[in-house]
Amino acid sequence: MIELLQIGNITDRMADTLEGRFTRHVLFEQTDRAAWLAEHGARIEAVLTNGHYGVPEDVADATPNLKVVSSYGVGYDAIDAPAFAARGIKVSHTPDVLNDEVADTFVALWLAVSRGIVSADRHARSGDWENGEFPLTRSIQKRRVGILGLGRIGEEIANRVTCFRGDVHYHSRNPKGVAYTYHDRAEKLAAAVDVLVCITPGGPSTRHLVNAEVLRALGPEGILINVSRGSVVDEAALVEALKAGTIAGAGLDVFQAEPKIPAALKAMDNVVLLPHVGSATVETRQAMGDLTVRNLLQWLEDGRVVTPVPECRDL
Ligand code: NAP
Ligand code: 8YV
Repeated sequence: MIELLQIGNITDRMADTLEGRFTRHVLFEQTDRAAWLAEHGARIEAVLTNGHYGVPEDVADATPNLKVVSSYGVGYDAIDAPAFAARGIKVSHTPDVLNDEVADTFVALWLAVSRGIVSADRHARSGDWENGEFPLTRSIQKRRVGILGLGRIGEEIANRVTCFRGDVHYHSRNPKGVAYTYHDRAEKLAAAVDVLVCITPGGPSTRHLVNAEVLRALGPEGILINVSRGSVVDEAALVEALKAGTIAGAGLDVFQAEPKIPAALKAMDNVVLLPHVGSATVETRQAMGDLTVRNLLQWLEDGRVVTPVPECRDL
């Protein structure tokens, strides 16, 4: 049977479907990882991983006969896809099945920040209400929303903004031929909107796309929502901007050094924090898990994967 190396957790349903098709080894169960990789690495032909762990360098180096990598998630910035493509290794991910969930997470963060939902809950729960009313908040109706990265998920975010009678603006490297307003730079996008949402991929090309200048352009009434990757936002600049009132608030699902979150962000009332749960519902994780496993089973059958990352489409 083909030997598969699992990095990170999978669901019972995924494990059950893989049973009898692959010999599954779990990397994090090995007490001496280097010794295990030295002994078993050459027999590994398949890796099952996720967007957080990707394929670490020691695993890539110790697996000369690797043929397929199936990642449980759409973002694959933790996987060196061009290097794997050059080795003829097929890399797959899970696009589309999570678009709605992540777009809904954007709405939840936007509402939570604008309407002060978390602070209002604290106000009600603590008994502070008996001493006075909760202050007025800001509506999410008829806002100008800037989408940084109008891709699969960005399009669903735009649909939701439209439901709230908002005006959609966007920036990506290429205009998309849609009716929304295009800006050729992130800074110009920020200057044109009330709410800026990051939903580009992570990795070097988007690192700190949201920096101090972009936050200044967003302005003192502006709200930043990040549901993409922590690396897209300069976290130190964001903390400064929130402290100084350069922007009004932020809703963050992702962070630079997950699962660590800067203490300064945790202490701020105008910030809502989530532990990277953009796609984390039973239904969506099941759909992602099914697609992750389907990619592996398809590869077993005919050497192809169903949803390759763009770098591996021609393999
Ligand atoms: P997608 O369809 O590939 O869309 C990405 C968009 O970003 C495209 O419009 C792309 O357009 C734009 N883009 C890429 N590089 C850029 C750059 N350097 N500057 C400006 N725009 C750039 O991807 P998706 O399926 O929507 O997913 C987007 C990302 O969301 C994932 O990669 C992942 O990091 C994140 N995500 C997070 C969660 C979560 O749990 N929080 C869940 C799922 C996904 P151009 O190429 O024309 O620029
Ligand atoms: C996952 C994500 O939580 O798909 C992505 O890119 O960020 C999330 O859906 C992540 O891949 C870890 O499994």
